[in-house]
Amino acid sequence: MKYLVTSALPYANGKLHIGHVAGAYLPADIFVRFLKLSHEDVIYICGTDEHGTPISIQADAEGVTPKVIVDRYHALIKEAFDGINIEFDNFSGTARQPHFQISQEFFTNLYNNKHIHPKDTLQFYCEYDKRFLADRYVEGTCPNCGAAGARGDQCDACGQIYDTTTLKEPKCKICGNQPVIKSTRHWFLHLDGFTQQMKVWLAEKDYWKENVRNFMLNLLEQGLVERSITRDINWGIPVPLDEAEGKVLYVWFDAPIGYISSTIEWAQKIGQPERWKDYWLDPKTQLIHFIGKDNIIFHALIWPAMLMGQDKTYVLPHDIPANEFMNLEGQKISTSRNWAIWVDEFVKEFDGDYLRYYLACNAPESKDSDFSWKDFQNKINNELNNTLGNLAHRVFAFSKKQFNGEVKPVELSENGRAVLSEAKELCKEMEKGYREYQVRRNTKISMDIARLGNKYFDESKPWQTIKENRLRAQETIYVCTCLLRMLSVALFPIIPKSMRNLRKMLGLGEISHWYECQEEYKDTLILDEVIQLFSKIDDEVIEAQLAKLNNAAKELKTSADNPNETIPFKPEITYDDFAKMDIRIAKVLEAETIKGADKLLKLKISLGSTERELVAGVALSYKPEELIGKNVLMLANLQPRKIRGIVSNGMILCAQDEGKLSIMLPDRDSKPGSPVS
Ligand code: B3M
Ligand code: ZN
Repeated sequence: MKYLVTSALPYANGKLHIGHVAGAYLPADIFVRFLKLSHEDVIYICGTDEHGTPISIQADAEGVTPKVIVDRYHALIKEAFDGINIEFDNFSGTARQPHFQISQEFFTNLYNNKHIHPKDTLQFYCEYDKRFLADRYVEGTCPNCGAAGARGDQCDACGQIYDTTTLKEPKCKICGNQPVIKSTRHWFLHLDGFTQQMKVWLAEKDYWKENVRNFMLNLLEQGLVERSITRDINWGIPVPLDEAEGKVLYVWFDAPIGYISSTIEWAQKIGQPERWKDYWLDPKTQLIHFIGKDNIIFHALIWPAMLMGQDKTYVLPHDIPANEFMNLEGQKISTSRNWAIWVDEFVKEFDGDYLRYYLACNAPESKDSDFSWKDFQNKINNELNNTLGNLAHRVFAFSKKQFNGEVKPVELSENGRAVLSEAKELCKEMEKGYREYQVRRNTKISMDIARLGNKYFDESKPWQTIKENRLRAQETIYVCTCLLRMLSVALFPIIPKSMRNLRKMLGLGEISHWYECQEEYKDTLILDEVIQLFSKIDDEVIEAQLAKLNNAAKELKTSADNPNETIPFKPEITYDDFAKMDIRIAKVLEAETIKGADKLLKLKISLGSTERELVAGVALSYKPEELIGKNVLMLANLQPRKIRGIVSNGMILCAQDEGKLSIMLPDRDSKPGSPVS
């Protein structure tokens, strides 16, 4: 069997949070790790989703190109994945050239096969900005639930998708003006043409998760409709038709094609450029898409239709394990309210395996689940530390002390045999769990194995038997070591880093096969140095996390009336970065306008020991005479710049409030040249 596993492509305009990980990435990574241990032919493919209006809107807000945003978040997201050992075979991005080609090919094929047709539609148009306002470029009141802040395509409050022009009190997201309605041509994918093929395909998907299957059956019953797959924006993949000049493919049209283009990139990287076809064009491949529940329609309906309408015979999704959502402390995770735990911040304070373990214990497999810091602490302390860590600790301590760290296989007593065969059965259960994406259950079973070991250790009392019957004590240690070795395999997909450490301690190398967890070892093991596998999390640490979460959300709330809230904060810097700036009090000695530059003033300032000349862009907010004699704040070590032929030697600091400038003044009289920090 061949497997091609994918996780939803994260949008390249935000960081990764625990909800993403729990829904689409960790379950896939665990599944793939299990398959790899079982020596199955599998590749795990992902990348960032780099188109769509949220990205170009953010770029506009920061005054940079969308590419800058995309590159920044691609790197941040990849780093976060690395931090928790989510290991893709390839992690690409949809703004890369090969992706353009194949996306256009997809469109052209569907078009030539008469699945795509144009239609004139009504869209919001901003006369001020001279542009159509696709999707998130317009905001208003939801026609369904009346919530404010509803987007052009969907309301975040009620989830309803609607016809853009029904949005009430629409406002242009760029300038705030009310847009007009204008006609524009768009291209539509006619899904109804695939109804029959869809039904046949779905008929054999009785093994799908209920949520996905029911969703699809429902849609089919309602009747498939047409979906617009083009947009009037300039960030995206050009529609490959002469008459569609200036239009791009809708982000959800090109995004899933990213699974293919990322596989192509993978094939090129391994030096076998044709290899991608072995997966995508071979009906024996099981194509499995891990996603969150909000992406079902795209993966179970639109994407398969896009594949069906190609000239090449692509493999269709075999399974689409869609997960429910993970909440945080009883509330919906919300990036805009800053109610989230960010992966990059998490791994600065905790082991990445802790997150993997807890999210696996708490996977939102069949219903929404909740991340609670207290529960997290509880699981890490009681299960990883007190159960698994404890078993390892006592076995190691005892065998190092009594047997010099040498663990030899022995003839098993009935009891020892019973313990091992029970553990093997449990490992078999775990195998089934991994194949069926039941990671939640698997964490429970793994702890049952560790508990079995602890109980057996207690009951065998090796600290007593060692005095009368060394062989019995040796058996206890052998059986427990076997259990640890089994666990190092059975739990590897969930907590790979810790299990690698455990194997190192056991003097074992890489896992040779999943079946290692269903057998006892036959040779002597020489135990290596003890590595602290896990450590307990103190109450204060958890309280600090809770406080941090609440504060971050509160800070955001108090700034809710402030229009500046949409200006994103810059990335964190160190104190050293800050200390590089030499900010001083400067006294304005002279100020004059510059001919032909209505925004600029030329200033002469004193820094106490020296005088300097500089150009400041404050002429629209201040008259020269308003400045003369004032003490202002100035960045004194900024590289000199020539502006309008004048060398500007420094920069004075101003607050910017929606374009209005306000010069920063010291609160008390301070001598020119005084440092500011
Ligand atoms: N970029 C992720 C999301 O909806 C979206 C997935 C694309 S998968 C092809 O959060
Ligand atoms: Zn506008």
